[in-house]
Amino acid sequence: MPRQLPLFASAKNPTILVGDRGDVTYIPEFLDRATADTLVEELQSDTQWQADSRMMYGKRVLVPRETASRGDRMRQPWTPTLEVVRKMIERHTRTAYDYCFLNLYRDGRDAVAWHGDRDGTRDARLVVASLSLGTTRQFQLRPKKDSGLLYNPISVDVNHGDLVIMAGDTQLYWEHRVPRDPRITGERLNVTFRQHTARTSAN
Ligand SMILES: O=C(O)CCC(=O)C(=O)O
Repeated sequence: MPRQLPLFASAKNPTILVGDRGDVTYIPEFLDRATADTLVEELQSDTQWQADSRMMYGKRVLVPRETASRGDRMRQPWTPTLEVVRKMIERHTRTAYDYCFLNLYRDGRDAVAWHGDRDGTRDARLVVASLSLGTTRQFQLRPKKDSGLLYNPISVDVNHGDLVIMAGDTQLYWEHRVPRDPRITGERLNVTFRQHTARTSAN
């Protein structure tokens, strides 16, 4: 069974989820409720979502969620609140982001399977800052099979306004997912702030 975070992980204190061959920090309530609500309203009213597909066992299947991208020089730009939140996350992580990737989980049947971001690319060490909005879902991490690491899977409930920061070697040695949970009826939005190329923010 995945390990649940202890109760003292709440109350706005950052919690280190991964500290070995990777660097993953969970920050509950990174955004206050009003900012998180405004961001959801903006994204819901002004995002063109797409249904992606991928090949599985020789058949093309739809991925179980909708996705979009926004950012500098992109067809869908930052919204005003997204721009404010980007700056907040840039200050906190001392990293500049030039785009974000959005996931829309319409209910608990939508999910993302185990994967590492930027697998196999030279950008695997870039910081990914992942913001949760809407319905609470589980975010899970486990070591990759060939990592040599022997930790059990880690599971954290990510709520409206919570932030997970993945840095360092995380994408090389760990993978993550949001599992299905058919009991969940509410919608969740996830915004991952990313950079096309590594840059360090001045402030
Ligand atoms: O929804 C999440 O919290 C994770 C999203 C994710 O894994 C991804 O966009 O690569």
